[in-house]
Amino acid sequence: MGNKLGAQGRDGPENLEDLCKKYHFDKKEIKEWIAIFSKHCGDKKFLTQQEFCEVYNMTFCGDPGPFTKHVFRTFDLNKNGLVDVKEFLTGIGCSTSEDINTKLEWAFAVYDINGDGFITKAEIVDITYAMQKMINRESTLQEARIFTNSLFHEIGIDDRHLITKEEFCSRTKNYKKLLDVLDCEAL
Ligand SMILES: [Ca+2]
Ligand SMILES: [Ca+2]
Repeated sequence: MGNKLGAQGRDGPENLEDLCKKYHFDKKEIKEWIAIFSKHCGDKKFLTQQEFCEVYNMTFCGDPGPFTKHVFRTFDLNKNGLVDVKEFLTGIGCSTSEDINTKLEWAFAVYDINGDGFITKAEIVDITYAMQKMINRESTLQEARIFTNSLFHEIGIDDRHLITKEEFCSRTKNYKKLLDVLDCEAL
C-alpha cells in the first residue's frame, strides 16, 4: 500500500491508503477492483471509453454502451478522455459510497449530461433510457419517457422545471428513485 497512483485528479485522494480510507474500501476490495482495471487496460495505464464499457459488459446482458458513456464522463476527472486507475477507484468509491452526500454528488453529475448545473427532464429520460438499454436491449425511448413522467409526478415537479443540485440532493434524500435508477433497482 501507499504506492502513488497515475496522474492526479482534480481533487481526491493521493494514494491507495487515502482511497481506502475515504471510500471505506478494504484491502481485498481494492485489490479486486485493480485486478478488473488491469484486465481491461492491457499494457496501458488507463481505460478508453470502449474498454471501460467492457467492464460493464461482464455483468449486463443488454447494451451498456450508452450508460457507460455517461458514467465514464463522471469518472474521467481531468477530462482527458481516459480513465486512469486513480480515477477508476475514485469513481467506484463515489458511485458505491454509503455516504449519501458523496453518492448524490456523483448521481447529480451523471444526470447533468451537459454539465450546466441543472438537470432537465430530457436528461433524466436519456439516463433512464441508457440504463434500461443496459438491462434489456429491447427497451424503447417511450418506456423511458413513461417512467420519467411518473417520476416527475411523484416528486411533484413540472416538466419544464430545471432541477438544481441543491434541490436534487434534498429531494433525492427523501425520494430515492433517482438513485435507484443508477443502481438498476427502480426499472
Ligand atoms: Ca482522465
Ligand atoms: Ca444539464
